Amino acid sequence: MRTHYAGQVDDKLDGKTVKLAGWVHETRDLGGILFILLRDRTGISQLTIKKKETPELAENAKHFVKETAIMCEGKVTKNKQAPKGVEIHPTNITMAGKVYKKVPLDVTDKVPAEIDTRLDARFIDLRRAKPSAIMRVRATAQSAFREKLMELGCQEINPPTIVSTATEGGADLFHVQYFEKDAFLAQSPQLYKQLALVGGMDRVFMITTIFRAEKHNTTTHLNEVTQMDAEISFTDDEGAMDVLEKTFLHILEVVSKERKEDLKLLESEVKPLKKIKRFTYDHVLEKLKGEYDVEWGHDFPKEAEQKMPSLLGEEAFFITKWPTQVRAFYSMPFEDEPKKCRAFDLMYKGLEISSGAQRIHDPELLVKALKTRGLNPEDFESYVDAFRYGAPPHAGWSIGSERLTMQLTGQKNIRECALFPRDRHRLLP
Ligand code: AMO
Repeated sequence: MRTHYAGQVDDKLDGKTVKLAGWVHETRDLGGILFILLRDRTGISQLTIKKKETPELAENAKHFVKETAIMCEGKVTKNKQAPKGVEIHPTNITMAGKVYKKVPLDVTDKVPAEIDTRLDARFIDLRRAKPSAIMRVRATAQSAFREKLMELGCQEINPPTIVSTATEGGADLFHVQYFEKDAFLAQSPQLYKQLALVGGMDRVFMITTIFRAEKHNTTTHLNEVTQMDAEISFTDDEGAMDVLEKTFLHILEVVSKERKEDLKLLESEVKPLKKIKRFTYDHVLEKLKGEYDVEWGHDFPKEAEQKMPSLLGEEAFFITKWPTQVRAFYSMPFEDEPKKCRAFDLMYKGLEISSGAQRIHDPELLVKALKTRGLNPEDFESYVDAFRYGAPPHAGWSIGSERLTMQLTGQKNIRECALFPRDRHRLLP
């Protein structure tokens, strides 16, 4: 139904006939001339209707209220006064989708709306310039992730999201009735990506939806999350961090290059980096002293995370060698110092965007790790059993797509970075 997008219409097309399709962004009636700004996902084109020359068209165009979906055919004409130096003189405009009700928010941003109002009408909110820019950054980050991991020889898998047991050890699971059985929505693809390696796939990656039934209501947590995971055989925590580093640096490079305009609109800066430093948990704790004291063996609160970039002098860095007690049961402890484990977090602009670890692949050690955390090994029997048939040593990690997008686009609220966010109170739209 179109030959061009609005963003493609420039003075090089002068004299050519084009077909555009999109929404009425604004209309302006100057008496003898009627302007319609047609918007699509690439930008805005000005349709100029001279009432004397095309009276029928002008009469018809009166019905095109803001946000009507329209299709237009017309001639591209140079005009210095028009935005981008060109306008379109339409020969035909048709209504493709009528506006039946009051549009719940102003897509042009002249009248700002609260986040709840915007999210209640998210499909209209997505027509706005900023949310659509955020979604493009997110898509570019995800495709850069996929691109790098394929280049690194990883195979894409699709793990199940209806599962029979917990994978992260917490109680934060959504229960579902699975015919006669009790089941849960997956908290992570953890078990299945590990099983893929036990199955000989060697190195895998996935972009998959996960669910956390945590009742918190914060600006960095959602109850439905998109995780971007990798899992690699015959490697340790350092090897997994090497892969994460390459992947993350590639994401920064691609996003900074391909999403320049979007980042400018969002007033966010993404600097391509050359290297990601690795600091131990103990080192970070030491650096935080006096600024934000954290007791050894505890996770870093949000406020402490926010102070890290300036205290450590790095925008992005790993935190390694965590206290075993604070990490998931499957994290491999150091042989010579079992109080610490081969787990790591990737921090970016003061927020944890990824976490991972070398996994325990010895079933007896796994049972021990479950017991020390007060978890019942019987509840994890099928998980533990998978490692009794020649399991390879392995390590992996997961990036939260929404958190990554949040930091890339400089958003203060994670809800801005999900297409249709799910939080404690939001199940619609
Ligand atoms: P973890 O629970 O740390 O580890 O999650 C990994 C990454 O996923 C994102 N994330 C979230 N984002 C928003 N809201 C949430 N409620 C939420 N929970 C997690 C974060 C986080 O860094 N299986 C392990 C990973 C691994 O070891 O491979 C796991 O899920 O960006």
